[in-house]
Amino acid sequence: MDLTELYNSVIDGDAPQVQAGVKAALAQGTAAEVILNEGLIAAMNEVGRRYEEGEFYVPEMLVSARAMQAGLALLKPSLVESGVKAAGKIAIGTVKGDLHDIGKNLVAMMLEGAGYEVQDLGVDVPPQTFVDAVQGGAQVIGMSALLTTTMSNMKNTIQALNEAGIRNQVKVVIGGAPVTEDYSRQIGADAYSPDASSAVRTVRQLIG
Ligand code: B1M
Repeated sequence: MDLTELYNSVIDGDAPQVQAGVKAALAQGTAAEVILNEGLIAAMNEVGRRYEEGEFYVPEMLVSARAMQAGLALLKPSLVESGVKAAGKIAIGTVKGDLHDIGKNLVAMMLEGAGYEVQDLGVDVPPQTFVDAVQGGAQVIGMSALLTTTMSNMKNTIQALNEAGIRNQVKVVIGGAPVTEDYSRQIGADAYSPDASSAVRTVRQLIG
C-alpha cells in the first residue's frame, strides 16, 4: 500500500487522518512494521529535518509527535502480538531532563510484545528512580536520551547504581538518536541498541 498519505498526515500533525491511515493500511494487510518504519518513523525523521532547517518550530514538532502517538496506539496490538514469550522484568525510562518519549514507548512496546514485564518509568527520570526499580526487582534497566545535553544522565544513573552497590545485579541497555556504541562502552553500560527491534534482541542476549 502507498503510505504517502499517512506520511504526510504525520508531518501535518493531523491525528485523526493518521489514525484513519493506519486503520486503512492494516485493513489492506500491510505489515505493522512497514507502517511503522515507512509511514510513521520516516515522517518523524522528515519533521526533524525540517526543524533543523528552520522550516518547523517546536509547536509543529509537538503536533506531529502527537499525531504519531495516535497512530502508534492503533499499531500497538499488531506490533506486540507476534512476540515470543520470555521471562524477565525490565524498567525503562527517558533520562532526567529529557521529555522525548516516542522512541522509549516503542522500545517498551516491543519488549512487552516479546513477553517481558515492562515497568515504564516515564520521562525526566532521575537516577534514584532507576535505582529504586532495580531494588524492586528489575533485571534490566533501559535508558533513552534524545538530547546531547541529557546523555550524561545515563552515566550519572550508572554511577548511582554503583553507589547503591547494585550495579552487578542489573544489565543496562541504552539507546536514542545521539547515543552510540562507543558512548555505551565509555560509560560502562552493558549494551547499546540503535532501534526498538534490536533492543529486544539485545535484552534476549543479556537475560535470555
Ligand atoms: Co525534540 N529534539 N526537542 N522534541 N525532537 C530532537 C531530538 C532534535 C534532534 C531535533 C533537531 O534539532 N533536529 C533536537 C536535539 C538536538 C541535540 O541534542 N543534538 C531536539 C531539540 C533541540 C528539542 C528541544 C530542546 C527544542 C526546544 O525546546 N528548543 C526540546 C527539548 C525538550 C526536552 O526534552 N527537555 C524538544 C522538544 C520536542 C517535542 C516535545 C516538541 C517533541 C517530543 C514529543 C515526545 O517525544 N512526546 C520533539 C520531537 C518529536 C523531536 C524529533 C523531531 C523526533 C524524535 C522522535 O520521536 N523520533 C527529534 C528529531 C529526530 O530525531 N529526527 C527531536 C522518532 C522515534 C521513533 O525515534 O526517539 O530516535 P527515536 O527512537 C528510536 C531509536 O533512537 C531507538 O529506538 C527508537 C525506535 O527505533 N531508541 C532506543 C530510543 N530510545 C531507546 C532506548 C533503548 C534502545 C533503543 O534502550 C533502552
